[in-house]
Amino acid sequence: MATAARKAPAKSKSRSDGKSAGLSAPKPVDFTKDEELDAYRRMLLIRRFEEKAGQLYGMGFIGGFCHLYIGQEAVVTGMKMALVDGDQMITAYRDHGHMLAMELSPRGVMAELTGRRGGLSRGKGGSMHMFSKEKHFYGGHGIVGAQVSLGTGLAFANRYRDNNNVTLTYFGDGAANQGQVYESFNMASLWKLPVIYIIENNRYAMGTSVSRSSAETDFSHRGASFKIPGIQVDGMDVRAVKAAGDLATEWCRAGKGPLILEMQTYRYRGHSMSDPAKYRSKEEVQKMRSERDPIEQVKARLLEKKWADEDELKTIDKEVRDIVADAAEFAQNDAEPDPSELWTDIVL
Ligand SMILES: Cc1ncc(C[n+]2csc(CCOP(=O)(O)OP(=O)(O)O)c2C)c(N)n1
Ligand SMILES: [Mg+2]
Repeated sequence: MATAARKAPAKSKSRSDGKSAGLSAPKPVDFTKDEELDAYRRMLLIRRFEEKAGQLYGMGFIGGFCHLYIGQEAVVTGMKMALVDGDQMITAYRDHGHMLAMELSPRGVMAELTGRRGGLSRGKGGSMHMFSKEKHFYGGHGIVGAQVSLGTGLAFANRYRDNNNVTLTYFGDGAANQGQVYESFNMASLWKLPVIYIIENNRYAMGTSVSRSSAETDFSHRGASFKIPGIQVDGMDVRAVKAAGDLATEWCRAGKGPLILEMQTYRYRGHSMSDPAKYRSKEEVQKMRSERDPIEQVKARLLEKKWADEDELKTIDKEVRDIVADAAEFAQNDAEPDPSELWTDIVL
């Protein structure tokens, strides 16, 4: 191939402030003491739960796929803080954090990971397939990008019922290159559906970096052809996420249609449980952990403002660890599904 043809074109000027629709990324609002403590507890629950899931996997209690959310906790936590009752959430397979954020029971999630009858899908779904209509959580999907169309359908139902609820539809930077995402964008914009497309840009799709796989690496622009505005958000700062969540939910509830939030985040662990980790350096991961960690950011603010001291934070950690230990205990000792369950919950 001729060298000229391989030459990278000049980068287009960034429009990450969503100006095309008169939208700007909101400034992170200061949290009250209660909000900081709430965010701290919620994020810590996800972190400790995932650490335990990783341990149980190593011990052989969990089999198959298992994608941990460690590092990305601020995204679901900040968004959940912007929701009202009845708002819905749907995501891909990296879903444990989303379920805990939507307050599904830690026992139910962990027992599903170990394939026990007390699991949320009675031990038959595993890590990627859990749902709770009661908590407005619609999965848990293993086909990359498929949940984007389903989330758009949920938003269509809300619009049809005129119930003022919004649907958070999460997907990854890799999923953002799937075709059905754009078919969904078109319909969502055409029909002004109340859906927030949250692209969790954790910089990698399995072992492929965004710059290797994406022609447009500013994901907030991905809706431009469909007149869907987008905003880039610091997904490591739970306050920035909450501010963007407030803006986006208000936007949808005002009948203005869909919105894209690109959450700039990072996963610390491998893609799934076996990951050669050759696509990034240990230093890159370490730098994120030590400089941008979402939980440490909240902890530092709590200590600085003297809203909590080290002992109080340790007490919260102990309470969270107890919840996770209880879930793990249950998940290891609960019975496996009865063989007759092979014939239930299926369409023959
Ligand atoms: C349609 C489809 N193609 C390929 C895969 C295999 N696959 C599983 S996860 C994944 C990467 C997706 O990355 P991203 O959307 O960035 O999400 P992340 O894992 O980073 O959360 C791929 C290609 C799949 N499950 N479904
Ligand atoms: Mg990714």
